[in-house]
Amino acid sequence: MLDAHDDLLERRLAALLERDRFPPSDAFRAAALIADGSAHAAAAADPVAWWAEQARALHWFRAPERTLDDADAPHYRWFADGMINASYNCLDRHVTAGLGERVAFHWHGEEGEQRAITYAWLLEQTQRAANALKALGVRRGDVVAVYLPMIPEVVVAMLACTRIGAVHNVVFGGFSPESVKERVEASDARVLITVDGARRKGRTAPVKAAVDAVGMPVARTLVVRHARSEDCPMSGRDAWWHEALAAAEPACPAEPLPAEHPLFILYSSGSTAKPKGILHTTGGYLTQVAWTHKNVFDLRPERDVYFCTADVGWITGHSYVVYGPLANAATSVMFEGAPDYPHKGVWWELCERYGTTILYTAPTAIRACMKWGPEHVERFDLSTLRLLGSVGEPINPKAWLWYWKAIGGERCPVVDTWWQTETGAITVTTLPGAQDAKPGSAGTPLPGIAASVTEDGLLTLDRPWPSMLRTLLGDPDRYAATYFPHGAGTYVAGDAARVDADGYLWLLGRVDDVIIVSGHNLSTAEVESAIVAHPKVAEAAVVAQVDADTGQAIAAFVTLEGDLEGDDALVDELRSHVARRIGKLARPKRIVWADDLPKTRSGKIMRRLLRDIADGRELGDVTTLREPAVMEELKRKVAERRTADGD
Ligand code: 6R9
Repeated sequence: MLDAHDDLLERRLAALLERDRFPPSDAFRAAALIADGSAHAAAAADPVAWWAEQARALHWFRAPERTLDDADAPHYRWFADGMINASYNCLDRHVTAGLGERVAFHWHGEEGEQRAITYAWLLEQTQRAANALKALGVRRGDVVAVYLPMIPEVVVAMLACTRIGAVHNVVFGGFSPESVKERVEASDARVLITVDGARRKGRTAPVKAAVDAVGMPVARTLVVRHARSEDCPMSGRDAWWHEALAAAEPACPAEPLPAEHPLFILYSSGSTAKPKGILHTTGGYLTQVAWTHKNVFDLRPERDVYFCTADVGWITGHSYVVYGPLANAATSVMFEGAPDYPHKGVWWELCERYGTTILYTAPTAIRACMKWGPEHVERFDLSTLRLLGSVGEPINPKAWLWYWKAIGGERCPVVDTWWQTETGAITVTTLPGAQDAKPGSAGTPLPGIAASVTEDGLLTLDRPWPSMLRTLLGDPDRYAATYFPHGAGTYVAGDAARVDADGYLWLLGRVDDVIIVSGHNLSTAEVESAIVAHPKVAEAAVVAQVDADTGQAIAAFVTLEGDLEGDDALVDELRSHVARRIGKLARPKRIVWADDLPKTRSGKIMRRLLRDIADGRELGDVTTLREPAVMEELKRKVAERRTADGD
């Protein structure tokens, strides 16, 4: 039974959920960079010409005369005759304009250390690092693997590569050395930039020793001294980063590169077993990343303080920690640690300390903060915030509302940004000064982007866009077959979606996250959202299990708020709660109480593994899991539940 307090909470939430539109305040709109439909309209009239116009915001050594080249579609090329350099756009341009002393990153370490990283410092370090790479034999087009934690040196390492036309392949610090090895081999990287040790919640992991233990197949390694690990073996092929930079020449002019020169490879943390090497190139990527970072976040670089909580090791970090903010001369907060160390309010402490105005994070983090409780938020002054962003998964309306109320103080627009490693930059969202938000919907295609939903409910992008992936490394046929199965004009994103009468897109999860119960399509996102709307629920993951009667049935893995314990009464209550919100058909057949859910390192729930346990199969690949131990616990609980349910 719900007590009176829960009942009130639920009624309040229900009232808010009824309100499906959240327009920006008049004050926000009045000051916004884009406050009406003009950008959408201008782009719709001639999308290719519109992108050519946006590319002019960058510095080009030679301005492109050609915009889109589709002669070899779906291998599209953008701005192919232009010459550009990403590090020049992120650094030299601003320093030349007199912004050298502007802080690029307020870096905040795990133990509270602070470093103010200026544009001038980044430029100086980047030039030295570029020369150090050259001294190790790195040439234009060579791949450099980067395996570093969230420290300023990771930005320097990436920009040093781009300065000389080397291609970075950043591997998220949370991945194991084995996966680094796999990616080093697949991308043929000759040099690895890594660290002595990585700090995590008060402990230090001996990264360099672990890298050596797997026999990393690179010719040379550069090692950043960060954690001062005692256990940091150095051999003949290893050099200390700080020594190599000190010995290097201070000047290294940025090389003019063709716009289609490869910028980076990023292996996508997908649900498939074999990682895909997504290749991005320079001019188109930078054009769209810079435009979206400025206009989706309504950025005023001279006064905003922007905090993106993503790790550089995944695409959000590449596009919205490094390239977008730096191309726009923004000031950002960069945080080394975890959201719950040294305490569960550390993000909010950082927002207060640095006067953060724009915050960009993921639904999984928002739900974790909800679960930890408001007391960790309320201790800090969040009044400088003026815009909030979400990325990575559909954000369920309950989490959206909590974000809007508890973090945004009911005054900050929330932009829910849909995009992928493959799209390189944001493609679907709302422009916060021009469009209303609808909690649970990402919004509409951005200017210059065409998207639609096919008859069978798949999201497609119907026109090439500048920051799209160019190919899968070493496998152009897989690129064409995976993303353009119906021909070169239509990019199939792999997400299920619905479009409403206003043209807003409602993302329903990856295609294989759709469940068919007695012939009716239900999306995991929708059912999860309904379950999470219950006041006692913190998080839920829903998957299909094989069912003799209905083909598929719904199994729900549910994490409760705080220290609440699940029981049979709550099972019934949740089932009828879902029936009320969606319909009887969507009632979970089985509910399993889970203290934790299996997630990738980037926070996405791995439903593939939950399907395996729901059906009692052998588990597939678990190497990308953040906490592999979670699975054993869940397996045991499912077995218990099966026995209790008598099957
Ligand atoms: C940027 C990033 C891509 C997949 C994508 C989709 C899901 C991301 C979303 C979203 C609904 C959003 N996704 N943002 N779903 N609403 N705002 O996350 O890239 O790691 O490649 O993941 O993430 O399913 O297809 P990536």
